[in-house]
Amino acid sequence: MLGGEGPRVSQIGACEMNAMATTQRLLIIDDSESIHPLIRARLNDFGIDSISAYNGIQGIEMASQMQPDLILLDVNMPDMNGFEVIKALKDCQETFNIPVIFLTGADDRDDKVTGLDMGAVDYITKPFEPVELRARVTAGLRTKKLLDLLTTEAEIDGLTGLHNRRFFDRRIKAELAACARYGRPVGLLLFDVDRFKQINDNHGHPMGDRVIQRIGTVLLESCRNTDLPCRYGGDEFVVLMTETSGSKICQAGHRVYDFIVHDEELSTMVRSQPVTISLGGASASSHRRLSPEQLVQLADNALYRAKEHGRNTCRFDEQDDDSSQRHRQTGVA
Ligand code: GH3
Ligand code: MG
Repeated sequence: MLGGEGPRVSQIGACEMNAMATTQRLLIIDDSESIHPLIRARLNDFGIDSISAYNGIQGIEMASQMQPDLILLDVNMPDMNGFEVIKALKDCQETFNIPVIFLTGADDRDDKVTGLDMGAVDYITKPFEPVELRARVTAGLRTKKLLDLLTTEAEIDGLTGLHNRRFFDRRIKAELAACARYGRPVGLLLFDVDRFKQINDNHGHPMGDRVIQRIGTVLLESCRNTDLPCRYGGDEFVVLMTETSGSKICQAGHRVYDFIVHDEELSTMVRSQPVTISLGGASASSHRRLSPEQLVQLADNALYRAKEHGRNTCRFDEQDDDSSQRHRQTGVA
């Protein structure tokens, strides 16, 4: 199963939130304690929040957890110097996009060059001039805003305005990591439009596009705020659901299915055939740790069974499906 122009942006993820936030956050990593209040005082009036780390390890941890918009990084620190810190930041998927400005001494030309070569966007020479500090920090924050906007654009499906496969791949990884760490269950719905090719063949691609768009809109209406509906590709959609497993994922699957197959607009759009979907669902939990590939595969297997059963129906992985568990207990086939 796995295999135009968009109306709107449907959801707001972490990147968009960052891009739209008015207050931006700066992480200062410097072992010299006195410099922190100094920088904070210079930047507070410009709507910039500062947080502090006093060594490299702490700085890397805070960068990963708190996702600051910019990092000011001292070169000379004991234990782990600034170059080792920037290398770790740039090697990590969660932090490589955060711009780094090095804090260097006045005569450290080699440090400045090495820092820029290692991925820093700029450097500020200590002792710094307040005006220069503000100007360079604001320029770094502008860069971050543009990067966030680019990431957001790259993760939106142009036809439906839903998030796309790239966003889904990133989020399922993060949600399953949280599942493994904190035992937070994650559910997945995967559905595919039935005989969609016939709609294209009989009514043309523009009508097919309108059907896909409408399904995206209805899908969004059928989801809770915490759900992540995405266009997986072609005529396939997915919904990633946090805190949802077992009978809850079955209920959610039936809800999404009902919204779509009973939507009045969809039913009047295509005269020659009803617009229906086949849906599969599965979940991961602390008792059932799964990789992203495994969870997608289980939902896809369930979707395959829905298609095999004649389409226009829902099927769930048997670990989630109440009815199949009841059948197993009572020996009903
Ligand atoms: P099944 O019930 O087995 O899913 O049959 P199907 O016809 O839906 O399956 P198939 O995967 O063969 O057809 C999907 C079609 O969707 C093929 C492709 O041309 C079409 N398609 C993919 N993306 C778009 C799109 O953005 N717009 C339109 N109009 N068609 C698309
Ligand atoms: Mg299809």
